[in-house]
Amino acid sequence: MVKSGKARAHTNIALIKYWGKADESYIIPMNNSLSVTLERFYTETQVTFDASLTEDQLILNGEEVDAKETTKIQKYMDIVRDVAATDLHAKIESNNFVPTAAGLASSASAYAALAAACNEALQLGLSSKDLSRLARRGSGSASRSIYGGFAEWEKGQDDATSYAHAIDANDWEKDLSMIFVVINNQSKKVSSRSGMSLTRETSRFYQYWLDHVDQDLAETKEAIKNKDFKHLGEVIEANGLRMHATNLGAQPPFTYLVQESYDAMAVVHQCREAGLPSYFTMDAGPNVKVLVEKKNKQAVVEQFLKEFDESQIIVSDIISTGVEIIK
Ligand code: 2P0
Repeated sequence: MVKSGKARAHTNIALIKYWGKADESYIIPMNNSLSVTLERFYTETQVTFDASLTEDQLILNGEEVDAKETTKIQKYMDIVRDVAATDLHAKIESNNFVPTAAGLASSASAYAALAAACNEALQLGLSSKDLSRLARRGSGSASRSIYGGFAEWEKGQDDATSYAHAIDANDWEKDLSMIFVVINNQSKKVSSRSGMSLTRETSRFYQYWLDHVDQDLAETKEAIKNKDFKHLGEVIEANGLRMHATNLGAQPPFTYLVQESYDAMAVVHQCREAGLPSYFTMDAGPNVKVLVEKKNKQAVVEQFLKEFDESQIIVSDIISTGVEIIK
């Protein structure tokens, strides 16, 4: 017996960050987060459940992957089997459509696409909410990649109540773009999973983060409602910096940011001084992502090209549609 399904999901970038888990095993976050979904970066995954398979197989970008990554996927597939009440194993063929530059492949699009492909293959008939819950079990940020446009992940308090939903922005996402400044990371990588865990457990600044995130979220939603780009930008830039500040208070302290990250932030400041509203955010790595109004994206890109190589600058619009089944 063979059951197959294929899906495409796009990466998202958090404007209000998810940073820290209340429950590591079910991936329940400490705070709500809010993201935009990107048109440019996505994952397509075909999953084929096959009664003749004795274990799950993962083929990533056309190549069999190493045991460590396969183990992670097999654990995830155990969750899917539990939800679907099946004991079938699967062959998973996944392709990341990310411009050649490194560091942009995302677990968000990967687990959103895998969850949707499993839903299709096994004909589970999951609602978007339940698909978001299932994607969340693979990676927290994947819960948001079920949707296009703006999405909010409600932290909830358990598996049943922790999921994302779309935020209606009256099509405002169509007026926005994100510019990626890709910065090579020479230093040893701290995964987002271990970084957020160390910070939640040890950072002197973590409580400060938690104390301010609800206010940031409320202001972000207000700015979206009013299509107020300046307000949105000011809040999300502060929120991102505050997340990075929590890492400096961890024991031992760490940072994802490098000199070139600060150079990119300085270009954003110059853009604003030149009358080009633009605001930055950074995740668990040195790359800088700049939120701009679509009408200004070319002008902002030109400012970056004065200081960065063309190969380091990638532009994406925001996609309005969510995860799709590919027939
Ligand atoms: C976010 N990040 O909200 C935050 C901001 C990075 C910085 O979600 O452990 O891969 O799999 O739930 O989703 C990256 O962490 O972590 C992330 P897990 P995930 O986008």
